[in-house]
Amino acid sequence: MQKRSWLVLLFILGGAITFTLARSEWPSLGQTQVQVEQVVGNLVIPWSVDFASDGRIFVTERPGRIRVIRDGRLDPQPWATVQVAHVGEGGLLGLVLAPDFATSRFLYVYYTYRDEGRVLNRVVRMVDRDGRGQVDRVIIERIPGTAVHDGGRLKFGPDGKLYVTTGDAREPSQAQNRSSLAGKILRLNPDGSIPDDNPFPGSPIYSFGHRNPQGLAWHPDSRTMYAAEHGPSGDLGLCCRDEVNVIEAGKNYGWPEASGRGGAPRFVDPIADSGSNETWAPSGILVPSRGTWRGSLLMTALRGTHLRRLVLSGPDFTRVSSQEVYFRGELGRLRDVIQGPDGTIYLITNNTDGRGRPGPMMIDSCESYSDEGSTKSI
Ligand SMILES: [Ca+2]
Repeated sequence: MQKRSWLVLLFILGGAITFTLARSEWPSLGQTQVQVEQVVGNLVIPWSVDFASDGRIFVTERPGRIRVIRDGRLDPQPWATVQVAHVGEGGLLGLVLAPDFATSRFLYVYYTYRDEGRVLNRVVRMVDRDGRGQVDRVIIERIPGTAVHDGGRLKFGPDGKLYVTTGDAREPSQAQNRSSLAGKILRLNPDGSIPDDNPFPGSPIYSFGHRNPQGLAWHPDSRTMYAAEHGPSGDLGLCCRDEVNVIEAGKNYGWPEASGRGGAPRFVDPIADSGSNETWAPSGILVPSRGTWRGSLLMTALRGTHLRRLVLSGPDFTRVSSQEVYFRGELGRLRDVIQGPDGTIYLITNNTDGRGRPGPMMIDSCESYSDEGSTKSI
């Protein structure tokens, strides 16, 4: 029996644009048929999305708004407005709900701000009160920032810790400096304190030597941790070499002394990279815990304008045995991928982020698919 999946598109610009493909136009991904629908319109540079058990979908807009989609409609009023420094690639970036959001009402965001002329990044915890967000406390701040390479992904690991990706803020050497928060993956307790079992005592640093990681995911079976990062785009005279890495505590991922594979033995090589000629510009990643692609690593590509599937194998799923590419050039720049509570997979696109050229089918959107039940329209 053919498995059925579906996609739901959240259009970001274009006001009253509506878009639903007729059944005869549904595309296929291998054996999976995909339904495509619009969800809502009028979002601006959506960056990350997460789901509450009460049915609300939270979306960050990079200029500084947190929006809520409820019952298929975008609340006209933002859940919260955050004063951010919307400079270049900076602004309101990652968002994640606390695993116990249903009772704690806590939500975390990562954003760029200015302090005495410096561009920096911080993570704050917000609380949901009467359907609106208020800042509860600062979790970590003074993460180096610039107009580019700001990292910004937030995820809770299966260990209940908050993981944060940070970029090198265009000072590559800082990625190797373990007294700097730049070019790292950080690990924190939900209240912002430093876990006792972090690899460097008293430090939030979990891994280092990263250029600009923006994807975080864990395998549902082995709990293997993965991160995707943007490789060099001219810095240090290098090109491309986007990476997907298996992340282990305390390890050095090489930047800027090594990029891609084949660095010194003290650096961990990626399990996949884009090579020296191709740029993916990977942003969000996901290892679905349900559905057709359960256990594969899905990666959204901005410049590469595709969804990439890495089929994982080997001990603890630490090898890539094959790769598949979907939607190349069809949906434009893809920013994030996440699985909803019913197994539906959502993709955010970003053609209006200053780098893309929106076309009729390439307007900023968030799409989703699932293969676990009857068709539904969100
Ligand atoms: Ca590396």
